[in-house]
Amino acid sequence: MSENPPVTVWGRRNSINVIKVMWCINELGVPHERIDVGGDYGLNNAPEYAELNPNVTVPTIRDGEMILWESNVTVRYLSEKYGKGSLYPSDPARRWEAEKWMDWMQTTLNPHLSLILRQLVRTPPGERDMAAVENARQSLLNIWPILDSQLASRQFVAGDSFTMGDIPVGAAAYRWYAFDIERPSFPNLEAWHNRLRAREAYQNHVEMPVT
Ligand SMILES: N[C@@H](CCC(=O)N[C@@H](CS)C(=O)NCC(=O)O)C(=O)O
Repeated sequence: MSENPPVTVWGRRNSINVIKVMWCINELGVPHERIDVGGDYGLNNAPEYAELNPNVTVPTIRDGEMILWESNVTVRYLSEKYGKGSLYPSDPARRWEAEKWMDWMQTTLNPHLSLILRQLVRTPPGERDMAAVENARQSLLNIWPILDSQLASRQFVAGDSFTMGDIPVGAAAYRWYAFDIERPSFPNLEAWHNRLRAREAYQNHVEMPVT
C-alpha cells in the first residue's frame, strides 16, 4: 500500500491565514511540506502560483488532486478529512457551533484586528491613523465580550474539547494580546487563551513576532 503524498502548503509562516492552516495540520499530525510564498518572499504573482490560486494570496494547499484556498475553508477541509470526531465534531450541533465561531472570526473580529495590524505594525509611527486604531479597539471592546461570555460555561468555543472552531479565533486572540494597546481583562477569554498556549501546535505555529 503506497503512503499518501504529503499535503503541500504554499504560504509564509507569519501570515495569520497560513498560521491557521499550519496549526490545524500540526494538531492533526498530517505529513506536509510548506513552501514560502507571499510577503518578502513574493512569488504569489508568478503565473504558476496564480494558476493554483487566482487571488494570488496565501495560503493555498494541495492534497492529492485537491487544490484549495481560503484559510477557514482549508481548516474545515483538513479537519473533516483527517480529524473526524476530534477537530471536526461528529455531533452536528457541536460542528455548527465550531463553524459559527470560524465565520465570526472572519467577518466580525478580523476586520478590526487587520486595521490595527496595518496601522500599528506596518505603518511608520508618524504616519499612523491613531483615530482609526482607537475606533477599531473600541469596536473590539464590544466584540470580544461575546466570546468571553460563551467561554464562561465551556473550555473551548464549541464545548469542552478543542475543535477546528478554536483555530481562527485563537490565532486572532494571539494578535489581540500581542498588540501594544490598552486592553481590559476578559477573564474567560484569557483562561481559554492560556489553554491554547499550552498546546504544542500553538507554540509551534502561532507564537511568533507579528509582522
Ligand atoms: N480570505 C483569504 C485571505 C488571504 C489573504 O489575504 N492572505 C494574505 C496574508 S494574511 C496575503 O496573501 N497577502 C499577500 C502576501 O502575503 O504577500 C484567506 O482566509 O485565506
